[in-house]
Amino acid sequence: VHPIKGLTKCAKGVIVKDVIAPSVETLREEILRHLIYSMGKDAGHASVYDWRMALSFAIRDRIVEPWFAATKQTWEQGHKRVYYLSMEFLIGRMLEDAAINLGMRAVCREAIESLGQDWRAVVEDEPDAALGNGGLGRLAACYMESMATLGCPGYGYGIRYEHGLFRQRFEGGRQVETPEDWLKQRHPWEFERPEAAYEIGFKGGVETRNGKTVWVPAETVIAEAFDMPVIGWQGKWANTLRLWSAKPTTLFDLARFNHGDYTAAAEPETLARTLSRVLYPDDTTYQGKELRLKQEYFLTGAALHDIIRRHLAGGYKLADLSKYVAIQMNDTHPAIAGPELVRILTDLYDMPFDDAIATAVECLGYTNHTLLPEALERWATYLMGSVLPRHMQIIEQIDAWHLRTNPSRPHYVGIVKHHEVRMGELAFVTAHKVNGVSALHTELVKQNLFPELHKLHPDRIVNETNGVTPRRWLRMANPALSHLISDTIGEGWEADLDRLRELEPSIEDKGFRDAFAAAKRVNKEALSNWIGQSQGVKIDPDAIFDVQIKRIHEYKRQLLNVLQTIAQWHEIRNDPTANWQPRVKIFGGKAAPGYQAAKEVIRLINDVAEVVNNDPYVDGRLKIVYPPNYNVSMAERLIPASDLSEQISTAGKEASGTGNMKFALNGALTIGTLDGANVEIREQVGAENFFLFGLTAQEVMKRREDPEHARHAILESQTLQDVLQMIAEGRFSPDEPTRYHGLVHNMWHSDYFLVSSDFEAYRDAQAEVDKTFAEPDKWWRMAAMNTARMGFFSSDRAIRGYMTDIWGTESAL
Ligand code: NBG
Repeated sequence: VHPIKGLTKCAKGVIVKDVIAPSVETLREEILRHLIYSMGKDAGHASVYDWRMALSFAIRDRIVEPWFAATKQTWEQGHKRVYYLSMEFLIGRMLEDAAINLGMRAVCREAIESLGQDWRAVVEDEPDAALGNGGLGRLAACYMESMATLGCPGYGYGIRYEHGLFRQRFEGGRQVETPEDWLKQRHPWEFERPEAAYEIGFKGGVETRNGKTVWVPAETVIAEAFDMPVIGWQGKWANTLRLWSAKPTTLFDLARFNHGDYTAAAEPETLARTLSRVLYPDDTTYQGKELRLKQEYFLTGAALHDIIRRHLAGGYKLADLSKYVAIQMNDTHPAIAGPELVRILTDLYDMPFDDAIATAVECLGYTNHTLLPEALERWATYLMGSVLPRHMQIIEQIDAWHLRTNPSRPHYVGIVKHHEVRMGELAFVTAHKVNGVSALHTELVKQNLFPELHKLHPDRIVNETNGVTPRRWLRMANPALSHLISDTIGEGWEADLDRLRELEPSIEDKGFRDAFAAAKRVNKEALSNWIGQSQGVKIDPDAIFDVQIKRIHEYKRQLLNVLQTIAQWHEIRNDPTANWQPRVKIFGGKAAPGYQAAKEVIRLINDVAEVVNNDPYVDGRLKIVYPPNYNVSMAERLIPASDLSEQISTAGKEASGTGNMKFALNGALTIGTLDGANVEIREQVGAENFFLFGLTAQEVMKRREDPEHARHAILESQTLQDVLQMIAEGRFSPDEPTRYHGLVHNMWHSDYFLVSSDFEAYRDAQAEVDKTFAEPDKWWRMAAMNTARMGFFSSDRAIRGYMTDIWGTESAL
């Protein structure tokens, strides 16, 4: 029987929080109390910030009890726990999400409005927690929310970066980066845990003392925990996201200071401050920087110490670790977990090596998120040996153990090769399951990335197709459509997304289709207003909203989209009186600061926008907008208002994509290649409700065998020749006609991502989009079908898969 007030038992005898929302009156009082006693302000002098904080605290108060209850229950019932290790958690704003999951968004809104405040202004005052680059980080955030919703006991472990992903501005069309500082204001969702702190070492040497191996680090920092509760749907369960912040072990080296060496005296502090200072702003190229390796070990070392401490504190034996602990490595970034766990078990707890490695393998799982060779981490052995000397020894030991236990392993396969530690191989060998993130990607992981290891361990690679949380990405972001869904099939679909299929019969109903279109229209108007205000560009809500939002990368082929846009502009000018479907092309996304080719594409989009948007011939039938600083909250605005979702990567390159799922769920149609999860989306929604084009992954490989594929493709398309010619002549850069010569040259002579080869097929598919949009009845049927058939892509389904296939855990609910 649980003593905490307001907690009751549910059917399975499990303690859950009542999800009855407070009355507006009660909440109002709680907000005012926090305004006065937590913020030290009275209503007459409070700013939006003060109101937001007061409301956040009032909501947070209601999370704390279920959070305690969940932790208590995990221990009392001896549940296995999942630890999700990730260098990135792209959580975005938390206030509204928490309110939704507690079933109190309406009450919050009323209470805030009754206090004379604007609800949206309060919600939008919250900075995005941008502790991630893109898909990988956002996936981690969706998975945390689903684990809480499903009652899967778990912790996320990450780094509390002082500066998240940079802010993006455009100057003369060029990307300019400025630091992001989400922690300038108080972060109301975290609890500092000074008592949960570990010393993390680097460098130094390995010694033998009394017959034991001891690593004696030369540098140390303290990892201090900050906890954020993650509340699931309807407040039934809450988990913890624990982020580590670096603190100096000693603030100051007094001896050196007294010798007059002031800079050296501050060294301990400098190292600590830099460790958790910034997120690496690149998710697709690996850089081999010492600071990054230190960050990775900082996260992993702190997490593993915490996991072991908790396990032992619970009275469990280390021999039973894998019975109670599952550790998931989100990409190879935390792949030092294998060696670190072996080090802790052998060096600190005297477990024999063979038992230690067996325990590690049983605990660990590894998710691969990319096949791009430039993204696969490899550390020079001298760097690994210098930063983590003991781990380097253990890595060699693991490699030797793997060869010993798999004598048929080919000589060219291994963890340490050519003076490098290959983190993919390390993660593979130290994990009992390795997963890809879409069906196609998993096949390619088997065939192309780890063919030999797959042969040695044929049961190890499994597929867990990505998913997204419908609470944030439909219920929260799209109230108009959510209401229509609830009115049509009743409540509860948010936690049982397959139920969206129940919409299908209604799609036959003209009334329903009109309501579906009306919901989209509401969102499109809201977006038009926002774009008008923020960008000063007037757009027509009746136009096709054609959206490509994601990191800017050559393989994602924003370039293909711009080239087709130029082609369309050219056609409109040549035949201005034809019956053109008005279009708004919307782009969003950041380029890694050092990625010149991507930055050039950004500039080209902005240059083309300048010309097209000011062309009187076009007369509003084509508009290009590129709002700067794309982030989670911008995605929440754009996705519900989109008609067309651009998922046009070179086949075989996008591991999964998750934006593609959010769009289709919100009733946008996809124009896309057979890549990543597009393949499965198309299967689910039906080929007739998807605009497919382009080479397949196999055809891509074949096509590249022709070294002149680019030139051949361009020569076959007069349109593409014209487009490239216009760019080369400086039509979009009259002040500097040669600006894009490099880009055009690359198109003719290299074009690794096969933009030219897919260009005509893409144009045809876009023409099909126009034709379909001109038949509203057909379009809205297709759009509604997309929503109805996207249930599979709930992150709840994905997490259930991890729980059964990889973690061996059960729901505590
Ligand atoms: C990204 C892939 C996406 C995928 C996400 C989440 C990295 C390294 N990979 O296709 O590019 O959807 O991971 O799995 O960020």
